[in-house]
Amino acid sequence: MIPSINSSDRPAPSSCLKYSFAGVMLVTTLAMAPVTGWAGGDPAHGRALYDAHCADCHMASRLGGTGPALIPQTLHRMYGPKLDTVIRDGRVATQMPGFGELLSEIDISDIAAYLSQPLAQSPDWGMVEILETRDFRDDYTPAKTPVFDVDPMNVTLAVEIADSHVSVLDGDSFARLARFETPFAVHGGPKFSPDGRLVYVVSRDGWVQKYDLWGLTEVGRIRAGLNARNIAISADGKWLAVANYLPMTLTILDAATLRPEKVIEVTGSDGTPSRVSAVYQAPPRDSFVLALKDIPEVWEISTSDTRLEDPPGTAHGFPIRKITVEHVLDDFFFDQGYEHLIGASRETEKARVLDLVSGQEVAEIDLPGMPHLGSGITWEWNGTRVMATPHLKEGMISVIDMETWQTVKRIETEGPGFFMRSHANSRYAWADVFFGPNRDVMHVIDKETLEIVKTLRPAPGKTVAHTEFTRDGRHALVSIWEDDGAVIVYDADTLEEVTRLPMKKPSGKYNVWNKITFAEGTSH
Ligand code: DHE
Repeated sequence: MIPSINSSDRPAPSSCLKYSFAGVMLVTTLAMAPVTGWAGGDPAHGRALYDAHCADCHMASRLGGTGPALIPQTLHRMYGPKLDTVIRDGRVATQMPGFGELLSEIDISDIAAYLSQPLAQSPDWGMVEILETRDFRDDYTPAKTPVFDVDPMNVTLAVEIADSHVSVLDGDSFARLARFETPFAVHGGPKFSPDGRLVYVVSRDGWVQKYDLWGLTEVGRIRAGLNARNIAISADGKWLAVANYLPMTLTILDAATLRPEKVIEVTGSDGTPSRVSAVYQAPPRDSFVLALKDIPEVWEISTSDTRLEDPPGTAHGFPIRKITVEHVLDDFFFDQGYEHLIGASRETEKARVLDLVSGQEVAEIDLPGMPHLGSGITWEWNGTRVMATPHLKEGMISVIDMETWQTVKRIETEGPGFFMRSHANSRYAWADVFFGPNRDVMHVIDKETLEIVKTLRPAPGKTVAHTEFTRDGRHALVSIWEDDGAVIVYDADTLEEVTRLPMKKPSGKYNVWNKITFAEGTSH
């Protein structure tokens, strides 16, 4: 029995780590540094309590079991209530019970203090450990035809993060075809096989899940990393790449079997190890492109089948091209042909344009206020192609000419935004205001005049974010980003609400056709 310490024996912790969105967004460096904020807690006592009450589900290693990993890297990114509140009250709609009746406030802050400490050493997570987690249906054969009678190319997924599910929607009637459980804390866009039949999602804990959209059934899952960022799929659909912060690797999985094919340790030309901020698929180049958090390099990894050139018995080659750049570049955007990469340099508050063919940096774009390039979109404007990107630190959207790389317009918004979307068939671009007092509005921008033509406020006081279009661009789906939230379907032309689908904190929505065709109004 672990002794419980009376709350009056010790001062309450002075402050707690905030899990607010703003905190999540704007604090972007972490590595193995301790999380601060539980100064009053006693980690040693917290550890004993953890072993007694938490380790069964989260494991003594804190790397996660039936419950998620509890390490600073993942806790820091966790959305929702503060950690001590979760320990006290539990998490609604999950298996996490509340410990408020069993443990004192001080006990809880001691556990939080223990969890805020970095792991003593970076755990091994190579081919062997990854393979051991593989859970795959060996009787699985891909569905030959959809088990439903709607357009499979207009199927749209809605990720619901409050209770870790994905809703599979018919993009015509908006009926729910299925709702499947995902690993905890899915982040980033799911990736579809090139034919749109399969989808892969990744969680912040590094679990990759494969789901058959035609059969409406889960195929398997595997833990490709301990703290992952996102996932990409090769142009031929054969390989998945998982970007990891912990360990500092890129894991390549065989998409058919989910078996690990190769774990690439990410080390710069001078020997410095680096976290992988994100991995992007570059279909016309048959490659994966990596944004690296700790070194001024951009990596391109070929996915064209070089197996025949490899010595027999050795793993697939995946040759790496390391491009040295002047500053660390984070958060990428690509032109439609994947010839240019635009990366944000946090050091200089500028974005750099890298010619992926020559490997040379060819331009610098003036983009103060932390642009969120990953959610940029492009369209034709005045005879040229422009890209638009929201800024995370100010109420601003920059519109940039992609030939001259000059800013053609800064559109003032009601606060910093996070996501933008449009569709080739729509005259509007949609931009949310994720932060600040006006997070309940969604701006609709005319792509020709570059003016905001309407500001929607569908649920006053509630966060409204992230838009996705149906395949034909006639409808726009918007999230009410709340535990008991909804996806609102708008007529994308009249901007009138068509229907409201109740959902559990819906985050991103993803239309099969728009994603597999790399449509111009969607993030890649
Ligand atoms: Fe994301 C996409 C990075 C915080 C929800 N986010 C991405 C991608 C990257 C990224 C690199 C593109 C990956 C892809 O789709 O393959 N996100 C980051 C961060 O660096 C940041 C700011 C801090 C972090 O902790 O990682 C961050 N992101 C968040 C959140 O807090 C959000 C709002 C809630 C959450 O789920 O964690 C969030 N990110 C999303 C979503 C996408 C995304 C919904 C997919 C957007 C899309 O339309 O494709």
